[in-house]
Amino acid sequence: MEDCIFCKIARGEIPSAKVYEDDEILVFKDINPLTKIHLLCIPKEHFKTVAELNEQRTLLLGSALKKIGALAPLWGLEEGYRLVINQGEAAGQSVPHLHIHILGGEPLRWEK
Ligand code: DGP
Repeated sequence: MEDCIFCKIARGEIPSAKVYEDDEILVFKDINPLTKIHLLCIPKEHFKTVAELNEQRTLLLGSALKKIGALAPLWGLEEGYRLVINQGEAAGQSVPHLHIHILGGEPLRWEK
C-alpha cells in the first residue's frame, strides 16, 4: 500500500527503532508509548484486520505470536506483558495495517 505508514516503515522509507526484523514481520518501538516498554509487531504484508485472515496470514500471525513469546524476555518483558490488537476505528485502530501492541515493562492494571 503506497500511503500506509506501517508499509513505509516496513520498506524502510520512514525510520523506526527496530528491535526485530525478518522476512515476515517487523517489531519496533511505538512512537507514542503507553507503557514503559511499548512495541509494535507488524506483518510486512498489508492487511487491516483479522477479518482478512486467510490460511497464509493465519500461519503468519501464529508464527508472529511464537516469535514474540520467544523474544519478549530479551526486550525486557520477562515479568509479563500484554498483547493488544485494535480492530477498527471504533476500537481505537488509527493505522489500518494490522499490528500487535506489546505492552509492559511495568505492572499493568486489568480491571473494569
Ligand atoms: P492503533 O491506535 O492501535 O492503530 O495504534 C497505532 C500506533 O502506532 C500508535 O500507538 C502510535 C503508533 N504510530 C503511529 N505512527 C507511527 C510512526 O510513524 N512510528 C512509530 N514508531 N509508531 C507510530
